[in-house]
Amino acid sequence: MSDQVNHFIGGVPVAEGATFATHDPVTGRPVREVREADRDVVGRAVAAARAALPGWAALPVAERATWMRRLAGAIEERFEDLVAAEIADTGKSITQTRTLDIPRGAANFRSFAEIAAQHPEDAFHLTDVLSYTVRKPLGVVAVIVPWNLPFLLATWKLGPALVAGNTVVVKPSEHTPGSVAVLAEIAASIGLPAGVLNVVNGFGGGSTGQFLVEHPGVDAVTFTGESRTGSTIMKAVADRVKPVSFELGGKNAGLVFADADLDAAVEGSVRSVFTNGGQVCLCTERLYVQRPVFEEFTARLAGRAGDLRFGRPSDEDATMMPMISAEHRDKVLSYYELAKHEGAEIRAGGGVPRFGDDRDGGYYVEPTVLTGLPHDSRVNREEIFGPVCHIAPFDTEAEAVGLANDSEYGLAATVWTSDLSRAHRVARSLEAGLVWVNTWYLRDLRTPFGGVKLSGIGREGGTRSLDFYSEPTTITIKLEPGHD
Ligand code: NAD
Ligand code: 6OD
Repeated sequence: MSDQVNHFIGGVPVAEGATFATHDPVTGRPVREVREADRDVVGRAVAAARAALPGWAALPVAERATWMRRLAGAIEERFEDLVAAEIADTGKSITQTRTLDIPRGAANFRSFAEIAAQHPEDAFHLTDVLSYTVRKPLGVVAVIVPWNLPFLLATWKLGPALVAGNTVVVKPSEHTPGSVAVLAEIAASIGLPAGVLNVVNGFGGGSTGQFLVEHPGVDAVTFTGESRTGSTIMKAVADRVKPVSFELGGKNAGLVFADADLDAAVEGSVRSVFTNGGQVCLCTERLYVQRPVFEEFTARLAGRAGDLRFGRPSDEDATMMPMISAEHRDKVLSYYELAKHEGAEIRAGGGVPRFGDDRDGGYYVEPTVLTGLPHDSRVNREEIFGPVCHIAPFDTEAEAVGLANDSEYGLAATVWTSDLSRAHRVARSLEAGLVWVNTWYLRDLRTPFGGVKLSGIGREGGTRSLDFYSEPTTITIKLEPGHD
């Protein structure tokens, strides 16, 4: 794709609106010039989606599923272009981009093709009465996604929304428009009917995102991002009572019991704390470790943090990526300073790496391990979204569960133990939408995905996605004529 990112409306690129620049997180240099959609451009995208809706919704689900499989196949054909676009915007490692981000884009379309094609309707037969449901799309769906896993998260919503018969207007993050722009090219290249998938670029509040959710022609909003933004969007759509699906922030806990396989717990926590520079909503920011293994676990995790390799995206062995933006780097660093102010012991990191090359203009921070903070410190309560965790000791299982649950958030948790009964007991006691035991971020796309408390509203994944992206109509028929 070119360095100029346009909107994609009614099947064609639209180069309208003021431009803004995105920056390479590795060096801080400008990467792309992106068009910002104003109310008029957003309105045209919604109108294009509305015009395409009757034809798309009328297709048999099997035909829409075939389109989803075509999209998946075309993603695989444009694999390297998508990898390049994602890396240019995010600075993430080529290894992660090749093994997770882009393959999941194809898997998202393929999985929801299969799930929708096999999804039965309800039918209830009561003596001489038959009740059954038919599912109808919601209409035009606004898809608003963040910058941390741009392609994975956009396609995670597009697959089920489209296969359920909706038409969509997607707004990628202002930091990462590249891979969705390639997806628009792919949609055009396979001849996806014009207007079924539209893309508008721009910022959030006071810009494209706000114009999109407020638009009266948008029937539903599916959003992934910060909890505060979710709350703003909810207020914006309240008067029209639009359905919303929200996947929001987290302050995820990891519980390490003394009976755990410590090697697995350390390596698993390296992944769960530092993957994608800690910029995954599922990353662990609070670790609670049973006292007999607390010192050993902490020393080993701190040692592994120090081993992580800052690299350029093209470096296949790089394990530490930059933050997405100067603003986000400054936010993460402000928490490193706050931790010191709140009395933390810095067991690893805590600063900014220096390279002596052009990466010094980029947005890197050191992977950081903290101990010694009070449970109610801000660092232990607020989402940081960087490569950092705080580790605290606990004595009893009940105490560990209490500490983990004492949070406004409830997205994900990890439990490390070799005691099967404990694993079940603790997992079901945790106030989180997702609990992993002796692993982290292992996904089956058929399972419900989402959070409780400030971490979200509703569940997507498997048939739960189809439940959100469609409305059932219940039809009840009296089979034998006569009195009711
Ligand atoms: P963000 O909320 O700032 O932005 C997300 C998207 O919303 C962007 O496209 C942005 O332009 C848009 N936006 C912002 N304000 C808006 C408004 N008023 N109206 C409409 N759109 C608006 O989030 P971010 O900084 O891009 O992403 C990081 C956050 O996302 C973290 O809090 C992280 O935990 C969360 N997240 C959650 C999940 C999950 O599955 N629960 C997944 C990924 C990220
Ligand atoms: O794996 C997924 O389906 C998913 N929605 C992941 C979200 C990750 C958050 O950053």
